[in-house]
Amino acid sequence: MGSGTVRGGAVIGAVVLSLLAVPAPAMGGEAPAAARTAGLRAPDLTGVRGVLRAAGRQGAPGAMARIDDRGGVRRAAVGVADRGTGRALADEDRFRVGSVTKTFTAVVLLQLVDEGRLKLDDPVERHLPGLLPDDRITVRHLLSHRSGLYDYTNDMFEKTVPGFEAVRDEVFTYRQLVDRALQHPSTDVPGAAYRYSNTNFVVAGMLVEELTGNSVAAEYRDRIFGPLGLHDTFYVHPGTRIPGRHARGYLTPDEAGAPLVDSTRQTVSWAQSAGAVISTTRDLNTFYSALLGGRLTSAARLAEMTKWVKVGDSQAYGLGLRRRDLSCGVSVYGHTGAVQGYYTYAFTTEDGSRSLTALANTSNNGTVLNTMLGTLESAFCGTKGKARGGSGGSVERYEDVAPQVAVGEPAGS
Ligand code: HEL
Repeated sequence: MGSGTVRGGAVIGAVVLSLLAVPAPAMGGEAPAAARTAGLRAPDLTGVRGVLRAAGRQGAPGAMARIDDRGGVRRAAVGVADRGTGRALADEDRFRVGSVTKTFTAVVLLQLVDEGRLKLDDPVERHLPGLLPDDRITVRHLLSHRSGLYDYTNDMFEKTVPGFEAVRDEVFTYRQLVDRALQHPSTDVPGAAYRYSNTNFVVAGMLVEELTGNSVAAEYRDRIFGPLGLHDTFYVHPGTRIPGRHARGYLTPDEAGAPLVDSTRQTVSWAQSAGAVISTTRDLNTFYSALLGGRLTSAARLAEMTKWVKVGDSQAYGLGLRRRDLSCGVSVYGHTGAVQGYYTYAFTTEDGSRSLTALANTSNNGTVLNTMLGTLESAFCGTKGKARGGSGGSVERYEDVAPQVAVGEPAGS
């Protein structure tokens, strides 16, 4: 563990389906580390603004982005945080980050590995006896989406708005969520293939609670939020409200032309350690800069986190961490999030020196999701980036998503 580590003592749509199961491991042919930042250019804030405006035209009530670059900050925002009051969306607004939560959960577990409280290749069975049907599933398989555990959210959100309303106020135990997954056979032999599943990070949350005797809320707070000074980052489950100033979230119904549904208030109990954190653009940039900068785990654990399984041509998954390979040759590291009403992209460079977080306060709108990817191109590839925000259609047309998440044309288009 480096001396700068904050733990002082211990330290969418059919086009996507082909990407969901990827044989593993597929780690060959990768560019050397130094090559992954070679094409980095000055951020193009005009390009970022163009992308945000395009997202607005495509149905997002608001969209914003923040770039933190070696102490310099650039911000852009369009549209509204609240359709009722018309209040403009701004950088200070908190929002639900969805699966960006997975990196927080992975970091807690990797710190526990650093402390010798478990090993990545331990069978889950050793720590949670009798929970899973296959004792070959390891902690590493969970964090890299290679367990073969079925994603229970596929069933939950088959119909978007009824699915959401059915869980909006529900409070699930972790075990209830796992039981839903186990009603289905495994999708793959453990370790055989990458297949994104929220179930993995629910089990990861159970492991955190079992190993520490504390709630994930306490572990996130004591190990990450507190030490990094993330004062706008919260885990309030099973509370339903976002504390303080926040962007409201607006869910896009499946039916063309149907009005957006205000989905701000919800327990997010269907996700918990797989997706219930609340944060801001600044705090997420701080978090990913610290992580890739080596301040949250030992160098050895960070190296484990960034052992990649390739996902399609321009993405890879590590341990609770995504890599995206941009058009200029730069690779960035972070996660995406899709929780009802909010799409997030939060990524940083290999050394953590430049970070971008972008948010659109709608979801279930695949066009907006793909358009927002353009913020990464503009933030890291500058004016050479592929995204110019005009049509929103100039970046790649797919996203590595769970099957229940629409990534085709938005309802009403
Ligand atoms: S999906 C993802 C993203 N992850 C996964 C997780 C998260 N979010 C979910 O599993 C939510 C799914 C329902 C979302 C809902 C909507 O868009 O609000 N869609 C429907 O109900 C569609 N019928 C892989 C995109 C990630 O980027 O990791 O966050």
